[in-house]
Amino acid sequence: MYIDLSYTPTSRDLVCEFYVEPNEISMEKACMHIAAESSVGTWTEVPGLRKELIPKVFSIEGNVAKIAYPQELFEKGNMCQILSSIAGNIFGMKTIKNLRLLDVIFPESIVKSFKGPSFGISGIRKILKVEHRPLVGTIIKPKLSLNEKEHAKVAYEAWVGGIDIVKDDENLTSMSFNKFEKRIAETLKLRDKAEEETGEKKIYMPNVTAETKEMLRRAEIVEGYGGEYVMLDIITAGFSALQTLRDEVNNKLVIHAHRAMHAAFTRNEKHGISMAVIAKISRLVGVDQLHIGTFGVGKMRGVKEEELKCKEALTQELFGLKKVFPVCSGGLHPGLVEPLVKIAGLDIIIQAGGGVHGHPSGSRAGAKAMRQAVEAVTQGISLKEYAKKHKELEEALKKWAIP
Ligand code: CAP
Ligand code: MG
Repeated sequence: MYIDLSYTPTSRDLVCEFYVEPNEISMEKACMHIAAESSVGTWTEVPGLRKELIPKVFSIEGNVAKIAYPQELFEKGNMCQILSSIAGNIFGMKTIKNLRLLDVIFPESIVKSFKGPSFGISGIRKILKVEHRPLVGTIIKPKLSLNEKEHAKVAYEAWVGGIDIVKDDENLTSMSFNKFEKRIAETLKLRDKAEEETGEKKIYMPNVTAETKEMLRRAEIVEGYGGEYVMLDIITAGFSALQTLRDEVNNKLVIHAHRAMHAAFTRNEKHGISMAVIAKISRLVGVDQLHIGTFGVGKMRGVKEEELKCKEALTQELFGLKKVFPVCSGGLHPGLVEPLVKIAGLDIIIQAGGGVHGHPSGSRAGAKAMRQAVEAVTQGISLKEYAKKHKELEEALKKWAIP
């Protein structure tokens, strides 16, 4: 009763696409187990099943199966319950050797039951007053070591060198040597100074990742000091925390989503959950910016096609949801801006940590070199050409060879 290859999904169905490797059973049987365990059934027949809730495996092509689920199986506005259904027990079943959730198509009623991004790409570009080039970001490095004043000073150097957005690293929260509130106060003070000196809007993205009540308290601290952004490690914090934060900061603070720990289940091409699915659910719950990788250009293992699907998930038309800014980060430096933009285009945020603060002449020069590289590619000029008249870029290209 779960297999119906003649079924055509309706616009009311939630549709999942899975890569399935059965374990010594047929593909059909394996798909039946997946459909049952992710919805209403269990390993054996039980009385009381409501037929209208039974999902349909409507397509099996090789190892790829598609399942249409009646939307009544899901609680609107509850991403945890949705994931506990379509991305829960099924990954651990004995009858499945490998299983990967490749894509999810949400019906309008479920999409509309979430807040979605509050600012999105257009709202962020309005805040930054930057329209036609990639935004340039940096991560304060070393990840952990600096105290609050040192952190603020490095951020100031980056801002006056031309960086638009400075973020905390994913594991910097409130440390014995770098307390959250003191860091926010010191850093936003120098952010204001950098704005006055450059005449440009400058952004600081403090990491509020913590237990949810503490997370909200920290978001309020940021708002109290005049910050416009918060950053959350959405995988380690969890989608319930993200939903709580999104509800709380509604239209007051931009949410930057870091995805640390994602590779524990997105990396294996045969088992786990694709990053494109994570991108889609993050957009529904309501992030404004999300790390999606560097299309194989930077230090993180990336599969170009997968990361293009992520970008698509963040920006495609989806029942009027705002678009989410794709963030490219990880092992980037000025010399990689050109190959990156060639693949990803200009409507991205490019972040470099080591690629700014590891510059031979320091953070301010590293920031200048990043900004010069972005200006060059935005004007369609080669980096080598642009470096002839921009010494910070020239130094960076000398230290980090272009591939
Ligand atoms: C980059 C980074 C980011 C990665 C995360 C780091 O620093 O701060 O967390 O970009 O990876 O800690 O590695 P660098 P992803 O610029 O010095 O590499 O964006 O793929 O989630
Ligand atoms: Mg980091």
